[in-house]
Amino acid sequence: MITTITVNVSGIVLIGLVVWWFLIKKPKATSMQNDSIEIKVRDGVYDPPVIQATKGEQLHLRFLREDTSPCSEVVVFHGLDVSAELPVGTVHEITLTIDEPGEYEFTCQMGMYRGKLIVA
Ligand SMILES: [Cu+2]
Repeated sequence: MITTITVNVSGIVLIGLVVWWFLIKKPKATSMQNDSIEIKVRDGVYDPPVIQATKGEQLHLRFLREDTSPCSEVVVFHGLDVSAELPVGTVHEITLTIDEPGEYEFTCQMGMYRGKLIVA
């Protein structure tokens, strides 16, 4: 009886955690320092994945690709007509200015690596 309750309670807690993790929790946005930021490409993600940027400023996105998988080779900025090939182990800087506030996704070509610029 007690075991059943314990199992049920832990099941509910687990479900709650899963819901929170995938649906509620939003990754915190990282602010740029002097309109510049280093973004690591490693372990299948962009780090940091969500970046807060200022509109109308020249932004310096310094990509450092550590993953060697071909998947991580190209980064595409959606809605901005910007893309770049990233070398492994060397910083590749992308400079862009965004005048229109909004959220701009950047991904690898297949959309597995995902990042976002929040411009305000
Ligand atoms: Cu990919």
